[in-house]
Amino acid sequence: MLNTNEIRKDFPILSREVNGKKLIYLDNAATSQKPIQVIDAISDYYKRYNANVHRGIHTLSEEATTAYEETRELITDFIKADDSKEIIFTANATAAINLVAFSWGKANIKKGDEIVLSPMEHHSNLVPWQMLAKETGAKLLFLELTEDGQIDMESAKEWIGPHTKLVAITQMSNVFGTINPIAEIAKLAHARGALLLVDGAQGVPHIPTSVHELQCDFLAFSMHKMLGPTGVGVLWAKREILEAMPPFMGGGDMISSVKLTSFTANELPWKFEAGTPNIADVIASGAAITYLNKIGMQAVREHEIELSKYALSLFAETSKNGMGDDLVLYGPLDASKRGGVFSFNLGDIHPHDIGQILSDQGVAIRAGHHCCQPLMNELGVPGTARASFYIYNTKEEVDMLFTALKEAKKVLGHVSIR
Ligand code: 7TS
Repeated sequence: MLNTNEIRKDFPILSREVNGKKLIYLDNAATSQKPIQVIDAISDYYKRYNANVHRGIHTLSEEATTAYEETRELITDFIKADDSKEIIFTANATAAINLVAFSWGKANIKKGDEIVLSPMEHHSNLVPWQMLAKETGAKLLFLELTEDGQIDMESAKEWIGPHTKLVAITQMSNVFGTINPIAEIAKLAHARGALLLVDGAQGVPHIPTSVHELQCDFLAFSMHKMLGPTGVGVLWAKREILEAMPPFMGGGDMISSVKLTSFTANELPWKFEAGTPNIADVIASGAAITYLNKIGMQAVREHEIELSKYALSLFAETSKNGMGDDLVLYGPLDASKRGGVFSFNLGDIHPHDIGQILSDQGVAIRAGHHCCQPLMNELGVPGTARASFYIYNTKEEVDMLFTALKEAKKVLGHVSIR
């Protein structure tokens, strides 16, 4: 496992107390905490070389531009892309997916075309396609799920068909933790001449990711879930696809020349980066990538497999010894098929109440529908409680989660805990 003692020293927030208790932060699927290296990168930019990028010829602007573009290079290598011109900075994963929906989608999707999704998609990888379908007359189709929250690949073979133009699937579910077989889905999509968009918001921060191994055409993710600041997302796409896509937003930076009634678009990647970008946070995102590279993504994945195995064993033990059928865990039970995202319910206790009692114990989890309302409807629940892990979490913290859960059950539940 990772040396969490050393890693935790880099995260100032982890030493604070909450409600008189030590903070146990298990809400990493919503956003991760930030190491001092990232926090310092932001203040360093504002203290030493705050300037706009790509415009001024003065020294500060040159320094800011160099640092901003360095992050693009780091991200290129991080996802094993071939060319930094394929990396577009957006505000978040949501904005990256919307860029594809409204630039590529409007240019390529027509009435009668089919877009294939799964019921485990975050609203960010669902609503933009609903909007596009409404505008174009395209149809949305949904893959089926197995009992333990995996994609039923038989349904994928059936639903990805001659009218499919796009398949848009999450790399890892933010509810079940399921890691989806993206390369297999890519083969099915490409055999039909369709493109594949991967929502990497949960996957890229936790799994070593190569766009070549995924065999995808678009990959979207957010830096704030991987130690970086909020306000920076990434869209990667194959160069020839980006070249053919029309600009999405118009304005400064995205043009090479403008006349009163027309413009010529800038070259990639700036063609899709209209206006002054989030310079400080893009630069600090580079510090986040450097931090993850130092640990190594394979080591991150192995750490989370260990924590997940441990959590799975505690879920099983807790069900046997006291909570019985009341403790329901969603998603795969095999740690190799999932990441460290655990959604559960405890009898008919509302997930918000579980979240509140846990918060009183210093344990931060998320409760609710997790922006997956259609999935909650399929599960027949209003929401779930959800604990999610990252590089600084320890087995002791997983123990604390279960101690706090037993407390929640005692306070709110209808069955006794041994
Ligand atoms: N896709 C997935 C799979 C996600 O989990 C999220 C955020 C997004 C897209 C959107 O990311 P954003 O950075 O653009 O907002 N998921 C969560 C979550 O599970 N709890 O809070 C945010």
